Amino acid sequence: MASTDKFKRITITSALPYANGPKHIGHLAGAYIPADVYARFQRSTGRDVLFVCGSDEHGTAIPNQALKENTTPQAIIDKYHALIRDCFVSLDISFDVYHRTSEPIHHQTSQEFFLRLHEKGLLREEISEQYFDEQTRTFLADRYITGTCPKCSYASAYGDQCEKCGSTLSPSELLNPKSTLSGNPPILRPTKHWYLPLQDWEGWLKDWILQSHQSDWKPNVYGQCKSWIDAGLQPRAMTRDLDWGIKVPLKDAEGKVLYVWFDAPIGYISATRAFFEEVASSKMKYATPRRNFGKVNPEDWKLYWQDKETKLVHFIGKDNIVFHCIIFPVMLHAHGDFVVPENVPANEFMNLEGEKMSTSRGWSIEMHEYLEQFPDKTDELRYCLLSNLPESKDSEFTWKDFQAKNNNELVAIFGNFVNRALVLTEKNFGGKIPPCSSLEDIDHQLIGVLKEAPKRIAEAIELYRFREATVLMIDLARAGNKYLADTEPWKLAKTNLDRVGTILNLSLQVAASLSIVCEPFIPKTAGKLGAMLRLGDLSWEKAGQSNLIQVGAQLGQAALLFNKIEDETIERQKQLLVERSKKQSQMNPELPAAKDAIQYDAFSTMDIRIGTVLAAERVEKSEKLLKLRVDTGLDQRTVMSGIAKHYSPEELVGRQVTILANLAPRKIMGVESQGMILMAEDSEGKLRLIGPEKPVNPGSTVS
Ligand code: B3M
Ligand code: ZN
Repeated sequence: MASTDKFKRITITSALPYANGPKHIGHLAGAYIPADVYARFQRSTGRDVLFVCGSDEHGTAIPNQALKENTTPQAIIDKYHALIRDCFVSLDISFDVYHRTSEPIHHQTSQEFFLRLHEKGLLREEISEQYFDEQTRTFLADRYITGTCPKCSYASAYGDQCEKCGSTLSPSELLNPKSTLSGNPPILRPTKHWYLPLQDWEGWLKDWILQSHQSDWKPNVYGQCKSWIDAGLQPRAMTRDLDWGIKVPLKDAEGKVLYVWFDAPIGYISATRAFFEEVASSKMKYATPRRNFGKVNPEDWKLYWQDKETKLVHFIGKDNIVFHCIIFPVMLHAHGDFVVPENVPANEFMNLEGEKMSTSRGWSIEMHEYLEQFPDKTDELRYCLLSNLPESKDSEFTWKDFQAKNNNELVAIFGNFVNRALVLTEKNFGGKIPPCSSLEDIDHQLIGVLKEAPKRIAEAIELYRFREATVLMIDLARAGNKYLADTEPWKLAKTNLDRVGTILNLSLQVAASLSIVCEPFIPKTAGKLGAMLRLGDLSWEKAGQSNLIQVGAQLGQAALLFNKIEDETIERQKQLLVERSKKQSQMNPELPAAKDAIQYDAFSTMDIRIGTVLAAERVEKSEKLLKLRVDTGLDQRTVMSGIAKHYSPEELVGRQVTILANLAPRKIMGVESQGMILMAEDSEGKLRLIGPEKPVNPGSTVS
């Protein structure tokens, strides 16, 4: 645990979610649950912890969503701030403060930060040409420009990123750019912005990340940083032409706001300031202190950001790595007063039932929807996500696995163990803890496992290995459960009550430790278990001891900690998912952007005709292709067509299809294909043949 012991206090942050829509369980697994486990564990060990988060309420994402919902940006942030915050509360994410970047204290903190960099001469003013929409008279933020990706030719890439191939782009790289506001091609216009010259900090970044954190940062995080640094750092604009955001605090900056990735991470700092102001004045608005902070004063926020003995840890998803590992640390370091993060344990993504999770495509489980469906199963979700965390590579959530984790682990191991121990104690000893008599080998073994478990769990958590820690936690319950199965106290009651007493005493000691070590993972269960065992508030250091509950102590009522989830419930959820994604794709079809205008001449070079399919067969080793024999009126020819997933060969014979007849022949899977069958493709990739409305002679032209 050396890595934490060097420090006096820990500031833990979770990525500030954009308040532009609900967040799904993939977000939860990425940046919130691991952070919460870490925070709860550190509190349990008695450390000075502050866990901060809040809504990210700036950036183009907000006005964008307002346009979609036909309302104001303010209404959007109010709605989603409350929705997301309430979900986190229900899921027991134990933030000490959940703030908002629209608060005045945040505007002030960000502006002060900007001015400090400006006054130190660390920002560069530059005039550059930027895309401007003449019709709406606005400079276009990256997200308001779409065009063709220069890397993969995807037609609807955004100005900052292509969602098809994942490349990071700048608007000037897009081919055929278009404004999403008017649909017109934008023009270039000069505009002034303030840049952070990241390249000036290359040496510092190399020392700090590449030298100092090679072994303690996760390989995925370190690797991304290294490739950014190796690719050569560029100046990055810290201001934008936009009317939603924090005003640039300079005279000659009319109409300009701070770049959202400049202000958002400063949001962690503002949240901390707000926390100490509120606690100092006992007027809580965003603060919910999770431990006793004693007497504080408003200036104490500085300790959590500026004291060298503070360990700063950012929990994020992988798409936020450069902002938290390069840009924000450069800002902090350049400012001069701040510490930089000690670690940034970013997670990869969690997929859902075999596909990427996506709110816009409806292929997701939104937190609030889960909570509506399973209001009393929050620990169950936490447990399932924790055992599947995408720590080193993308992982997957399936409803089947959720059911299995619940039924086979939480119910059959954890719940069963605790219940047996309590019920047998009730039955044989009136609910009073029996004494231990002489110990057998199997008892010594259990005591050994019990003693080791909390240390191993703690080690895993300190190393940000939450998945492993979760397994180690359930393994302690498993050991207890096996101990009962092996010793079979229920068979001994008549013949050897002393022995039964020993077995139950030890089992209850294990249960007591379990209530401590499971708290970071499944806090509601920990509370219930603690109440059944009538334990007070026990800190982590107590876990592992085999005399936590005194002989003769009276236990509370045994109640089931977990319930089985039936097949129907799971089937229903799967069905809901499919229905929702269908509905969403009808509402929100992701169509490729319109292409540029062409002259009739370009069209007339194409020889498009109606043909009749004479024969069709599958192509060996190909799932997609069918080999068609087509009567084009001109001739009979072979055409390879990628429709095998949508039509069977039998369905096609005799059908009239549309064919591009003068496409130069190409070899496909070793066969020469003479032409191309034209098809309609919908937003889900479904293909449909296009034929004449009534039969026509083969060879009829299409124009
Ligand atoms: N709001 C992006 C996101 O939610 C952004 C994080 C800000 S953290 C300072 O992925
Ligand atoms: Zn691309």
